[in-house]
Amino acid sequence: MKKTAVFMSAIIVGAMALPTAANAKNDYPSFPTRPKDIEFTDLPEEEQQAYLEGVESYRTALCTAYQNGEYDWDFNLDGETDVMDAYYILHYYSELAVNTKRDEFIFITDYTTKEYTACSINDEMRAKIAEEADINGDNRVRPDDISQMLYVLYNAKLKGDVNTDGKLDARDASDMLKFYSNNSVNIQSDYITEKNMEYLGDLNDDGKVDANDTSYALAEYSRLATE
Ligand SMILES: [Ca+2]
Ligand SMILES: [Ca+2]
Ligand SMILES: [Ca+2]
Ligand SMILES: [Ca+2]
Repeated sequence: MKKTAVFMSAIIVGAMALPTAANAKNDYPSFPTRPKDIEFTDLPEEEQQAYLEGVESYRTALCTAYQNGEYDWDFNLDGETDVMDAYYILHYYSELAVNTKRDEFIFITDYTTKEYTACSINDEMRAKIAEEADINGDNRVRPDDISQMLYVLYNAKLKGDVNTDGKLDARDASDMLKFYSNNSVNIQSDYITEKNMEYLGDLNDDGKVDANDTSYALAEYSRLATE
């Protein structure tokens, strides 16, 4: 969350022009609006409820259209649509925030061992992101668009399968445990890892990933293994 806050303030200061009508190519459903000058929790309860239901319908419509093949989210142009494409949006966003292009970037795949993956981005990919990554239609490409994209990608996955290899096993439990223990000692995960855990790792739906979820995952894994 801290990292997002830094990016947010940077983008306000940054003077780089943002693309307009960014969602012209993909016909995304309309994201519900709500008053911006008031904290969400200060809105009347029925307005909060209506907004949350609006988000729910928006996401359902997005998932349906994605499954019908209406969206092309292969932003790094490698022929696959996956979480890597989300990292390209995040990188593009950080370029806008600091008003500087960086053709190479890395992201950390393991916060404990500091393993990372190196990626390169070019202008063709940037153009595609500018044109098609404004998924919530607010004329900005920002992490909240990534959040919607990952919601759709993870929606089709097995809950608990946080490494999305199609099965629930001890490796998923171990990833969840790592995320949880890093968090508890304030090692920051990136935005995409946070969303991955929020959508796939929170098995008891209490809004956080912690020891309860990992023990649930391990129990579920042993149950599947002995079936
Ligand atoms: Ca791709
Ligand atoms: Ca947007
Ligand atoms: Ca797995
Ligand atoms: Ca949980």
